[in-house]
Amino acid sequence: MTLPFPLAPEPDAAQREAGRMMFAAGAEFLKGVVAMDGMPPDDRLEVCFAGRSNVGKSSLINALTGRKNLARASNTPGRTQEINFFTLGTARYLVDLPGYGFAEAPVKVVERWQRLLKAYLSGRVTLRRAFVLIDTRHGIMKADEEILALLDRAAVTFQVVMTKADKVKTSEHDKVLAQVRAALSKHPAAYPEIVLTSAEKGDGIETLRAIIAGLV
Ligand SMILES: Nc1nc2c(ncn2[C@@H]2O[C@H](COP(=O)(O)OP(=O)(O)OP(=O)(O)O)[C@@H](O)[C@H]2O)c(=O)[nH]1
Ligand SMILES: [Mg+2]
Repeated sequence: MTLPFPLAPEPDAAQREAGRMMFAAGAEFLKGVVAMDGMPPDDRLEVCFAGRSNVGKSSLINALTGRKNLARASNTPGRTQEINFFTLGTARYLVDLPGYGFAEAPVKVVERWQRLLKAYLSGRVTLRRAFVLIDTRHGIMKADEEILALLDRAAVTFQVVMTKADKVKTSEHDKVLAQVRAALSKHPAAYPEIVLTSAEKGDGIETLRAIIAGLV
């Protein structure tokens, strides 16, 4: 019997090369958006990165693009408060979403983000996949459930990307993966494979590049 929500298989040579090529085209910051009318034209496929504040969204984008400071990776939770668009050659937009679930943010600010997030996730026609980042130390938490439900309702396919795998002993990975699998089984929009990554060590980065390049 195969596990539900297995880890994504290693890309084959052709897939790996497609990923490498697409990311070799170079990534650039395009703009930070605070309202739907500020979005760039929907003229290419895009993927977004969602996750709790501090889960490692910006670090993952930096690792994928090989650009250390492209998406500001900060130690201050909630620093990235805009929807940040990056171009990948002319083939893709990579979109860094505002982190959610940190306690200190004023209610008004949280409400504004939620409205924007909702509008973006349900209204962006070229959004092909949402990567939902989950900290390997914590698994899926209450704050994540809200966005997973939002993605279900918007019928946006989402794929879980485990982050900071280097911070958890390999022998402990299965335990957290079991928790994630159980949670995902309740979400119809969940893509059936999980990617385990470390922006720090590079684990899973080629796989994720290949996945992004392979979207049609
Ligand atoms: N050890 C380790 N640390 C990581 C990894 N990825 C991110 N971090 C650290 O986690 C912290 C938060 O990372 P960010 O990339 O800024 O997280 P974020 O999700 O963009 O945070 P916000 O923009 O505030 O929502 C930083 O101190 C990173 O250096 C990883 O793979 N391994
Ligand atoms: Mg960030």
